[in-house]
Amino acid sequence: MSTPIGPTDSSLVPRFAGPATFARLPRTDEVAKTDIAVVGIPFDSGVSYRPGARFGPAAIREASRLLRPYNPGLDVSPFAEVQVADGGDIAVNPFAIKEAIATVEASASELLSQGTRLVTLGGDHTIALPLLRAVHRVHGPVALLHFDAHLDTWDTYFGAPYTHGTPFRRAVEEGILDTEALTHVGIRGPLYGKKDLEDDRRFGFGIVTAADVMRRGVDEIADMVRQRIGNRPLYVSVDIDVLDPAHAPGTGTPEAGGLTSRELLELLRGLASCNLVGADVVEVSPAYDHAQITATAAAHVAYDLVSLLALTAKKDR
Ligand SMILES: [Mn+2]
Repeated sequence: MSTPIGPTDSSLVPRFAGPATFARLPRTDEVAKTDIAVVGIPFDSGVSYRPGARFGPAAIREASRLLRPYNPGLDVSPFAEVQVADGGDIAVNPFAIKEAIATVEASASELLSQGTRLVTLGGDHTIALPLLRAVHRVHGPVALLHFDAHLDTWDTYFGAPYTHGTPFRRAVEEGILDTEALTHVGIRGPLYGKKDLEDDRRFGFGIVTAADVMRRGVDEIADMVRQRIGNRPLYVSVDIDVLDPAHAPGTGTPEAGGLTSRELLELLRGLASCNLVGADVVEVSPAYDHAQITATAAAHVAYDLVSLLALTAKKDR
């Protein structure tokens, strides 16, 4: 394999100059073959409260200018060891949710069929469903580790089945998840009723609340999650509202009492031995952000997800 083309050298071109691709990486059309693509999906027509996540990909890319090539938390230089590139945005119809979902599924499937692994920047959480469909086509039913304040296993809003609060219920119904290995982390806040939890348990989900992370600590939770996942193909979906509003104010449905960005990053690093096959970071809504707090957190989360995928890609080689 040829040497990967890395980010623009910040000793030659300052970080604040030039267009913002993710981590100042080359675009996919500038490299021969992409092992890992960071792709944006600027779609927020599935939100139930504050909109604006359509601007998430651009904000995360802008905040990612400061990322550096070596990840000491995972002892990997992802951009040097495999070819990582920015795949641009999947352009989806903002006026037709079903069509948007079909576009995401088709675009993601095409990239996966070329052997490219995906870290997707949302966009609202609706996009997780077509991304999981695409991953299922390659890997069969996958384990899901879902970081979120919310369950996202509700049935409908205003009769609408495809929204940012329903992707994982649809995914279970479609049989594309491995129901032996489904975990939410960071759940908190009021629900519509106790039935929300009963339904969620019936679908096979285990719940690690935000309070569990605080009481039991990151290492114990990571151990528990790893045991549940085993060596199954794993998809990680990170709703940035898993973080406390102090760490991620720029999001559509904030809930008090969340994780710190330090806890989230350390939980992700606990997945180094897992067989990660895809990931997303969703629900960054920059209009509600201050001082790039949320976009910076999301950029670092995406960087650790790229690093984890780089570890998987190296093992597969
Ligand atoms: Mn969500």
